Amino acid sequence: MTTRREREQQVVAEGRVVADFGREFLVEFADRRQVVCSRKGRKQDATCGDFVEVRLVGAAQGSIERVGTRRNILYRSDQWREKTLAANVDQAIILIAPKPAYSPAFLDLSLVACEAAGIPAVIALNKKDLPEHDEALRALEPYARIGYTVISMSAKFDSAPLRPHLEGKLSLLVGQSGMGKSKTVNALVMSDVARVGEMSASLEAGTHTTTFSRLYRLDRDTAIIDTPGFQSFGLFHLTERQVAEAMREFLPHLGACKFNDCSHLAEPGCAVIHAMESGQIRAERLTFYQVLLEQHRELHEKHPDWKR
Ligand SMILES: Nc1nc2c(ncn2[C@@H]2O[C@H](COP(=O)(O)OP(=O)(O)OP(=O)(O)O)[C@@H](O)[C@H]2O)c(=O)[nH]1
Ligand SMILES: [Mg+2]
Ligand SMILES: [Zn+2]
Repeated sequence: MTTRREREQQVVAEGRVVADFGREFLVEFADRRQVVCSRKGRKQDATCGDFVEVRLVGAAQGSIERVGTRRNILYRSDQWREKTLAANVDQAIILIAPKPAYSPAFLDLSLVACEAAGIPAVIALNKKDLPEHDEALRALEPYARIGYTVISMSAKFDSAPLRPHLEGKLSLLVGQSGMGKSKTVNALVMSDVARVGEMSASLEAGTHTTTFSRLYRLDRDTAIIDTPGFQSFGLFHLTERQVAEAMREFLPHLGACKFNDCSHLAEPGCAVIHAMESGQIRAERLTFYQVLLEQHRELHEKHPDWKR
């Protein structure tokens, strides 16, 4: 217990969360000083990128008293629950690689999560040095056609193509484990700040995998957040309409369905299904959306009062 007098002597300062260790957070202040902070109570609702009010206890410890209003936020989810991934970012770089092969469904899911959160997304295909890269790049052409920026790069040998897209922004690196997010951070800051997983050939899995989100500064106005590779995004909070609106190429067709509340699953007079049949929307993307929507429905039926 602290007495009132002690509390009055403690300093309240505003800072930004630059690392989210789960129970503890690293908060950076205007003078670039960083302090490990706890968040009192059961609520662990701070996340990387958050602007926070901190009560400093001595020079090296603090507690987060208040989390500022967020401009945007992304959630990741595992089998059991959703957790915050990062907040207040300017854009997301979705990092994918030909080896280990990225999951196309994870890419589509990342795009939905970003669109729904109002976060511009750039697709970066890493490991350009690998022979499988060119074919993977060709497979991404449909994404460029619907308006996404697609970059080809190698964290190991050439991260330059990514640079101009980062300038003056806070970018969030997202992607499955082993795609090269931490390697990309190290290439950008030109130092081994983030732990890179060495692939174990026998297990086809990485070691030294990243376990928490952390913000790294590239220059005064440019920063990037490395995140752990995760299973899925948390999209529970979205309405069905928001899911459909997060499919960028669906947008021109959404008002034209026969039924106002059309889900674009199998309804007659559906403009989205019609657009797919006439070649304006890729069948793969419509199928992805339909599977996602059905899973979304099931989850809501199973957990009607579920809260984060
Ligand atoms: N050949 C090649 N390998 C790369 C490249 N970038 C990363 N890698 C390798 O890919 C493996 C995974 O890299 P990480 O940076 O740890 O991957 P990550 O996305 O941070 O993975 P998690 O932290 O588990 O989410 C390591 O063995 C890297 O050396 C690249 O451009 N080319
Ligand atoms: Mg990593
Ligand atoms: Zn429809």
